[in-house]
Amino acid sequence: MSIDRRTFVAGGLLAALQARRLLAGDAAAPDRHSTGPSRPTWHTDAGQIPTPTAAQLRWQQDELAMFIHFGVNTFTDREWGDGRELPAIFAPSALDARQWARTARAAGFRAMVLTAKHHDGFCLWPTATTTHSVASSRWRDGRGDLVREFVDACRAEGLRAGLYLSPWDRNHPAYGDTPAYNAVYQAQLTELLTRYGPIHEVWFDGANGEGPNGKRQVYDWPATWALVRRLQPEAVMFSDAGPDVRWIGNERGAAGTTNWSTVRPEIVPVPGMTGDEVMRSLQDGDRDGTVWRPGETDVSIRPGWFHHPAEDERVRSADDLVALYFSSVGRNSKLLLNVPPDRRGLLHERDIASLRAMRDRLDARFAQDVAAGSTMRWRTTGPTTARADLDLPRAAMVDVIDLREPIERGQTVAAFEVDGRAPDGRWHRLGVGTTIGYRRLLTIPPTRLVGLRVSITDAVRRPEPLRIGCFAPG
Ligand code: FUL
Repeated sequence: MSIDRRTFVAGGLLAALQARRLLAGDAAAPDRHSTGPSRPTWHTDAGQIPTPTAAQLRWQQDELAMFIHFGVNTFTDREWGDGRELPAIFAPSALDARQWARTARAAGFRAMVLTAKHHDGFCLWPTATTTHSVASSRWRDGRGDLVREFVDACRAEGLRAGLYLSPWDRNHPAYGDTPAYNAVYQAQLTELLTRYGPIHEVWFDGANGEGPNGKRQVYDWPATWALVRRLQPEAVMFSDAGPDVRWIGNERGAAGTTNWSTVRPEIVPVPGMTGDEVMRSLQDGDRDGTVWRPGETDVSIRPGWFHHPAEDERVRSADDLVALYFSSVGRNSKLLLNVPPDRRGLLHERDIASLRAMRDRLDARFAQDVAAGSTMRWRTTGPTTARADLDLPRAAMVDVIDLREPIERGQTVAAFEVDGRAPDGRWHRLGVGTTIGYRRLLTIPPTRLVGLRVSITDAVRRPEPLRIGCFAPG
């Protein structure tokens, strides 16, 4: 069921033209210094490295967000609708967005992102831009507004709300008439970003499956990004090209073991680009990046993004979800886990059971920090090297090491080694790695330790003291 979002690159040449416009500093390009309150570094000056905005920092600290794919595909059993679906098929029998939000909160998620419009063009809110929306369905007698219910549910459960609005639209008659459709898209975004209060993430998909004879639409990314920045200055924008958070480069749930939150924006200037260097930069970021653009790892709890009854037996297990946490959050990324509601408009019992068990396992996993209470000795050993030594309060079994950089001051570590001291005084190499960033989780064979040493052997500048945790087998 899963479809490679790279099956088609929308107007490569035109995208390149847009990119040039952006790089040349087109007037419509968002200026991060002028739009948000106290926006920090955008470019690196001598001695400075990029740092996150307050919004980017919050986004990362949330660690877990739930993706909600819901729409006409839920009722046709498809992954990509073709835009010819009748609005009448959208008929959830027991939709309850509070159930989604309660489930998310109980499982430790701090945000949710809803597909307000997927590629089929069906809008989950009553929009003035098309009749292809919930207003033409029988749901809530045509008076429903799912974006409203979603946002209200997020607020009620203390979650941040995010919205996905597919640029690719297989229904709208203006699609392919570039200026006309760009105006429609901007009008849709304006509705979404002015009617529902604070929106914390705006998600721009890079997929476009138009065939060689399909409609050619040139998206106006600079204008789109500028509009979001103006209407919701505190929102982070996701796309391959950010500008605030970037796609991690795959839908398998794996961030790079090397993962810089900095990128060179000229490598991926617009969404939907392909090529080895593009994929490498999305996955690993760039050590010499001039812009802070951390990676978001989006992956589904099921094989498909939308709910398919035939996949009810193929929901990821709790162990699998914990592994996803380690390969995303544990590699300086954020996990956007998709949990699609079914035709009732409810999350399925099996998904809920896996999420609950995942939460129990993560809580047990991180229940006991055996390094708590120890004092760390931090020593700078060279211009870009440093060492942290700590003695554990008492000998303990350890199987997870948790390293964190103070990323509000940027990301610096490029290589590290971890050694542990056994009760007999001998040192053992426990692991080596490259980047750390917000959080790097290292799994090691269970080892009895009395002390730990983390050596930073390479960094982009003088490293800052790390935070170090050691966890006992859960
Ligand atoms: C892709 C889309 O084509 C999928 O349907 C899904 O929405 C995924 C998150 O992004 O590009």
